[in-house]
Amino acid sequence: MHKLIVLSQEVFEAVQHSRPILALESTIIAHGMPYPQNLETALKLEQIARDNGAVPATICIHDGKIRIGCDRDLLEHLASSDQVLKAGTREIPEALASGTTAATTVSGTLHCANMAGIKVFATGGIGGVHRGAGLSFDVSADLTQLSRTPMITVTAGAKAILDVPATLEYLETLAIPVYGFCTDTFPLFYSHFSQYPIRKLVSIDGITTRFKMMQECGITSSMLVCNPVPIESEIPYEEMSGWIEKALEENSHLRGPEITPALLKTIVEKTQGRSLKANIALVESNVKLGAMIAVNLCNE
Ligand code: PSU
Ligand code: MN
Repeated sequence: MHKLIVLSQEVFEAVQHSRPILALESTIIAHGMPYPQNLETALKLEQIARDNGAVPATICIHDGKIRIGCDRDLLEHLASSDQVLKAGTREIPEALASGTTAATTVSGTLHCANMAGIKVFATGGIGGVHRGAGLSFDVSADLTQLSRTPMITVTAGAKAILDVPATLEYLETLAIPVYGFCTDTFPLFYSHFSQYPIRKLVSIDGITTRFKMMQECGITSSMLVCNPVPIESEIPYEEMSGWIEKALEENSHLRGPEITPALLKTIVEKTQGRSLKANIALVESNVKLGAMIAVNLCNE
């Protein structure tokens, strides 16, 4: 393994025996949810992966190393400290060289997971093109990294705080295959349905077959598998849109990497915790699907 990478014991054993591994991000813990629900969720996600046959690899940067798999103390630190850096791919060298503890975003996690040879990654929702990006140029590095990392990424679509049609256009421009798992509309994170059609797949085999075809053809982007929030936990878009507008207004002074965490936090407050429940439910569901995909990929 690369000298900058430290594997947890269970990931090390999984690598040795070619067992299925599922990558998990840590920004959702450090910057996406409040304490202590973030820690509880991080631990529960790892258990869901194990219960579904995959070894969880929560990824972050700590003490100048890329950590593939975190122990409880490190998860606790990520969840409770306000000194944790938010690391997209471009912050990786800074975090490594300075020794700062950093949580990896979708982009940072994809890069590190790929270095470790992991093929499947489950997150909550990917970043995308922000509203007003025509002027601000605020487009998440998640999209760029997805376009150059040959993995399967499971997401509940993209947050409706983004410009969703522009995000879909950008995914097309970057030639990233997008599939709906048991849905034919692009899910909006908190909301199960949308007005944006996507191609539907109804089996795990369907996903892994296409991913293998990509690999055989030398297509080196991620495949995006969109898994809508479980219907019983969703907040329909008609209900969400008002809260989103308000959150965007209240945070309009912010720029750069602060925007996404601030918006998520405001929305949790405005929905009196309902959005947090939806967020937890969707990421749990994504981890379950991700683990099943990792198992299927490993068995063939
Ligand atoms: N989805 C969540 N919670 C989050 C994020 C996504 O449910 O906290 C994070 C992810 O780590 C994603 C990041 O990569 O937000 C995108 O940030 P930005 O828009 O600044 O690129
Ligand atoms: Mn941004």
